[in-house]
Amino acid sequence: PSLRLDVITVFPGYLAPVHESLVGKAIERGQISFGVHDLRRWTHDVHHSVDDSPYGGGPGMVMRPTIWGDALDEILTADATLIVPTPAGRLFDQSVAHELAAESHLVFACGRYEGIDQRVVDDAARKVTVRELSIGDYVLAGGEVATLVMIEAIARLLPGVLGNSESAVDDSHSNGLLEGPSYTRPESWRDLDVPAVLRSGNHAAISRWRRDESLRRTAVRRPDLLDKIAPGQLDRRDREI
Ligand code: 6GU
Repeated sequence: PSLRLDVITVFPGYLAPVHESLVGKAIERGQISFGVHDLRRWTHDVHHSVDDSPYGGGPGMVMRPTIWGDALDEILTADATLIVPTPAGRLFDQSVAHELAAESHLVFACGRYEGIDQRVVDDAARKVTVRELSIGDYVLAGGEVATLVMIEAIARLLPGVLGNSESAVDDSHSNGLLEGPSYTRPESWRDLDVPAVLRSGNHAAISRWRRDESLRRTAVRRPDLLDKIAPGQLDRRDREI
């Protein structure tokens, strides 16, 4: 099962990093097929203009619906999900990444300026699933970097993309908690020692220690995440931490 990704943007060069590292290897192996499309291909006028002033007034420019409509008519397939990155979207988190990793065709519509005419989303939603998604509570200049973030989070969940198929299981967030600290050789470095339990060979004790570190770190750094853990997901020793 392979995943088709298409990105539509006025800055196609922003997507060049997909050909590096893990996602680049998945593309080379044919586990992902990837296309980036310059929105200006669908412009009608000599100036290749993609934006116009907003109805109702206000600052900035809005991307014109006619151009986006023609682009999406060509790129969207019947089985596609359209993703519109926007700071006004629902939050893209690890559970959304898992949902999107189960799809066959994802199309990312990258807006710049003050966004895309809302009718583009409303029209596409008559044909396919549309998800307006934000990657966090801060504002980027456009959807391109958010698209890179989402593609990397999704790609590493595909079967066979990560070298070690176990490694996605205990990631931070996959169990609702932050992952604890990791160590490698040497055993002692600049007067700092690797925690003794990790060298004990006692696998039950190591599991318990990792669980405790994960809970402790989450309580300190992201108490909001602990509040979302169902009581049934915590054992008695978890609750003692
Ligand atoms: Cl998806 N787009 C933009 N422009 N800014 C964002 C974002 C997306 N997510 C957080 N900030």
